[in-house]
Amino acid sequence: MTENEFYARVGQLTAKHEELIYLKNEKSEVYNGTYSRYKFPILTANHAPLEWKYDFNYKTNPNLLQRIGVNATLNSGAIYLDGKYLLVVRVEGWDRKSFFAVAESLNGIDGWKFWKYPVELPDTEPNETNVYDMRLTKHEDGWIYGLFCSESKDPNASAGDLSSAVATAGIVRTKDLKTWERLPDLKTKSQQRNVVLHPEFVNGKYALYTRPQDGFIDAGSGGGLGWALIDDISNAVVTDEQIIEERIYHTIKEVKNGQGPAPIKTSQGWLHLAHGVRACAAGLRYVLYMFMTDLEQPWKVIARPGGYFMAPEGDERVGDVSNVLFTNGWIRNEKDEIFIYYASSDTRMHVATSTVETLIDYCLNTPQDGLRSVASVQNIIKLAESNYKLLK
Ligand code: BGC
Ligand code: BMA
Repeated sequence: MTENEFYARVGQLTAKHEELIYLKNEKSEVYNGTYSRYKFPILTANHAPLEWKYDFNYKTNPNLLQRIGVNATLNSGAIYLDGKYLLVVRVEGWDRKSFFAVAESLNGIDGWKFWKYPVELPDTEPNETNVYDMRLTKHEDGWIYGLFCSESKDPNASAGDLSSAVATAGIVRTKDLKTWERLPDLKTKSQQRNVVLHPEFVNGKYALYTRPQDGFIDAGSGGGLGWALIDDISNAVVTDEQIIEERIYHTIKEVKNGQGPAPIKTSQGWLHLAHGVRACAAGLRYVLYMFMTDLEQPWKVIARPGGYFMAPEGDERVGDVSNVLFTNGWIRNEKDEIFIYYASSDTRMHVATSTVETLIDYCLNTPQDGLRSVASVQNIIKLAESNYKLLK
């Protein structure tokens, strides 16, 4: 490539990248009353800065090859800070390593732009191989905490088994998403993924939503989503863990479930967004579901709308790990609008919007799962009957 061609190509790449970033998003027309999806993904692998991927020096890269690759942008933590919508995105490279990078938008919908550099987590855990799925919590102690999955090779794996892994919860804190302090990993009896810090002290202690599991993948005897109080966040130890939102046979959360982002406080209780997993011939199917807990006793579930809240649709169904919706971030702004940030098929990020009022209505007035077909039919008959009466 001549130097002129080189710079012409750099110009083309930059123009295409800007076009993608400043693409206006629009609401999808599909209506269910509860939330609106947006048509285009908000962050994809192609949103990553070109500076992370190309060497733009003609002397060292005269053929303008891409040197480093981004494979996916997924499971992102979210926070509303100084009027900006911020995501701590799980970015996965061509090398399968995930890391965190902050992306910001002024309206929460489009114009998402990564900050110049990915997050440099303090490297305190020598065996840690991969990090992902950060939940951000603005805690009443004044810090913003990030709890994430820290994954290492299983030290007890037999020779030749290069897949077995162990998962623990890593803990960092920050004030600005720029400087991060790493605290010791959470100590618990079992492996943990999907650990989330509750935003307030409960009985003077830090409170965690946990997800005890027998193995790296298997929830096994870990009955569901747990709750634990922690004396000291800078030496976090789970001594007692109680299951507050259990897995149930033949439901959308039969195989696994886990808290999504930190819950949102409302006058009528805490709104929770979670994921539920079931097994099928195509593998694991991940959907999102909601529940509400008591304002004073956030470990007590007060509403369990039945079934899923969101499931993969259209293009969302296909990706690196197909048939998966996953969320670990949402934002409530000063107008009580809610922005749900979710990833599809471990590949790209999307947004859906709703309001606090609507989600409370959804939680309190959606019929519960009666756990049997006959009960589901009864729910439909009750609703249809009252509708047909209206028409008379
Ligand atoms: C992957 C995660 C996945 C987990 C369990 C990890 O190695 O990075 O995306 O959730 O395995 O399947
Ligand atoms: C997990 C999660 C996510 C991922 C999902 C589907 O267990 O922790 O990282 O999105 O599996 O692969």
